Amino acid sequence: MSVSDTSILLVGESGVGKTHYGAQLLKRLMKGDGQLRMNGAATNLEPFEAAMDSLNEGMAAHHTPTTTYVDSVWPVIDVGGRTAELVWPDYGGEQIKAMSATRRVPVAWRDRVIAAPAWLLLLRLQQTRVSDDILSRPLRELKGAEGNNREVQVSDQARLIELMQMLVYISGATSHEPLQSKFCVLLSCWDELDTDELPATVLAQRLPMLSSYVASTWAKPSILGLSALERPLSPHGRDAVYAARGPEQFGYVVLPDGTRKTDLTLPIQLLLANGC
Ligand SMILES: Nc1nc2c(ncn2[C@@H]2O[C@H](COP(=O)(O)OP(=O)(O)OP(=O)(O)O)[C@@H](O)[C@H]2O)c(=O)[nH]1
Ligand SMILES: [Mg+2]
Repeated sequence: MSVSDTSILLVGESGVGKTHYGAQLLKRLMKGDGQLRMNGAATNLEPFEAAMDSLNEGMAAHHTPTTTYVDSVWPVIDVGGRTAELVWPDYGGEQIKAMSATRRVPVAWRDRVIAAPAWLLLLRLQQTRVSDDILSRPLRELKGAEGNNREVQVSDQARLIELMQMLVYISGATSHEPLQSKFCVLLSCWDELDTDELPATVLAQRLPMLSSYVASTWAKPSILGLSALERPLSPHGRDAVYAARGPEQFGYVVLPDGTRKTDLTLPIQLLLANGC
């Protein structure tokens, strides 16, 4: 990893856990007992400081305002002594939804897409709707159902695929071969899923079309699970155990082979080093 190729394009709609992961990651980098640790002064920490304060109290942080976009720059070093400047953004997730809805990518986002060699897609499966189809809702149930003024919505899978297609197009990747670029899907809030399956299996079960799209578009995509908090927290009530033990005692990553690791820096280290 060198300084020029360490920006991460973090793509995640609202409520997927970008801010909480950022805050937990920052804490781990500062503590310095993982694969990556902080190696100098970080800048633009404000969005994560508020979230870290809430977590210290055993509470969840608040939603990031829609218009916010802050690039926080973290100089990091890995256990092998390789250094990098990690650019970790925090933004209101509605910006992502607006791009899909309007099919327009603001210039600032276009520049980020082009500049970032590594892409990290955060997905919270509990938050995605899977549309009814002939298997989940047989035709006989639809017989006689009101069909005239039904609102037609694009499914979550289709919307996410379209978004990724837009970003791939903007990045200038025109090859018909699978892309060699670094791409990682992080299935966030893994604790909510209550499963022992592998992350790739869970994605294929819940969002099969998106899973196929990822597998056919990137040569070496990685699919990991992430539970940045390890358990649900509320922005209103305190979790006394969480506050007493400290947020750094919580959170884990599920690697592609199903192994659980408490080192939350692992997905980033793998992504920056060789594609996770
Ligand atoms: N159970 C569980 N909940 C989590 C976890 N990580 C985040 N959450 C919750 O998910 C919600 C959304 O998390 P945020 O980090 O605010 O999401 P965001 O992607 O920054 O959302 P925007 O700021 O709206 O773009 C919060 O209520 C968190 O408490 C986790 O690992 N497990
Ligand atoms: Mg946020």
